[in-house]
Amino acid sequence: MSNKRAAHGAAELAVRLRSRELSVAPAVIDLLEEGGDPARELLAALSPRALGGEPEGHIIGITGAPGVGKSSLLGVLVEHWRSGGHSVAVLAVDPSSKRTGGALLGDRIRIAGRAAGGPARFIRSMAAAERVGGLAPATRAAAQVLAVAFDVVVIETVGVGQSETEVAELADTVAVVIQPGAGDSLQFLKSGLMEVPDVLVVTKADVGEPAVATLRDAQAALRLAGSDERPALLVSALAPPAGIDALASALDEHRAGIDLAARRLRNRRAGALADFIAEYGNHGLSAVGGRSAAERLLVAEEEDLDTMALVDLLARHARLDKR
Ligand SMILES: Nc1nc2c(ncn2[C@@H]2O[C@H](COP(=O)(O)OP(=O)(O)O)[C@@H](O)[C@H]2O)c(=O)[nH]1
Ligand SMILES: [Mg+2]
Repeated sequence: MSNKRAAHGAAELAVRLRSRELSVAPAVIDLLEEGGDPARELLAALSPRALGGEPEGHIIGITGAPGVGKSSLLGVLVEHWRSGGHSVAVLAVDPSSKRTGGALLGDRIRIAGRAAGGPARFIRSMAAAERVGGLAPATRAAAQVLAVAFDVVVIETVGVGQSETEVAELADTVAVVIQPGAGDSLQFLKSGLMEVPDVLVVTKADVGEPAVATLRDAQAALRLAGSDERPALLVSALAPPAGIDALASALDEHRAGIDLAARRLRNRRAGALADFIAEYGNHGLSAVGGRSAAERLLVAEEEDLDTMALVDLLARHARLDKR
């Protein structure tokens, strides 16, 4: 694809996303995964500055250890949103970075089995970043632009390494999922990640008492961390699903209670810094004058630029050669 044709594609895709044409989602992801100028153009055309405000879609992060039940829960949640007439895009981040990798393909089918059909349900797996648990620049970009057209955009990440923090720096609302059983919630407390969840979810409530006990542990951990105003909920994805309405409401209430513009702005800056480091490495970071210098530059930028434009701004400041 010539650069010119791709760039034309970006302008057209931006218009179509703005008119909420959901069927363009696959083409949008392809373009973002290719990166370069077309991706830049698409992001710029859909930046808050270009739109005159924040995209309205609710960007939700769902994270948790492998096997806790995230994909199963998402299958049920997607159904819930769809029956309320909401469009939903799910970006499932593949920790193995291999698109055909067994685990994620299984996930994809598990979600799709419940939630296939129609452009208002869009499900796509995306490669993870090179570093363990990181989000790839394309995933960050995809969540931001899909929120222009979709009512709900979910990023499912496996809770390892950086991923909880990075998903919190992308989403409006983060749900951390744990499953019944010893250790989970305690480990959570130990790892110092109690700041991350806006909503804490204990799945597999159908197992009975162990789930209730884990919920109590989780609530105790939240209290210890001074975060007991954050909701902790019990759900089950097994038919008949339980607790899904309450979870959907808790997610909505969280979003209704935040300063969305402030959180999105903070997230774009954090995302730009992560993308910059992913692209230019520590060498790039030193060339800007270190992390705090980079953060100061981002905060000083008054135009409400998109993430890729912020990365370019840092690169220009560091006089790093593009490509
Ligand atoms: N009993 C029960 N099992 C569940 C529930 N949700 C998921 N599972 C099972 O837990 C396993 C992992 O589920 P999955 O959704 O793939 O977890 P993920 O790795 O976090 O996405 C699967 O065997 C599911 O069938 C639930 O609500 N109740
Ligand atoms: Mg999964």
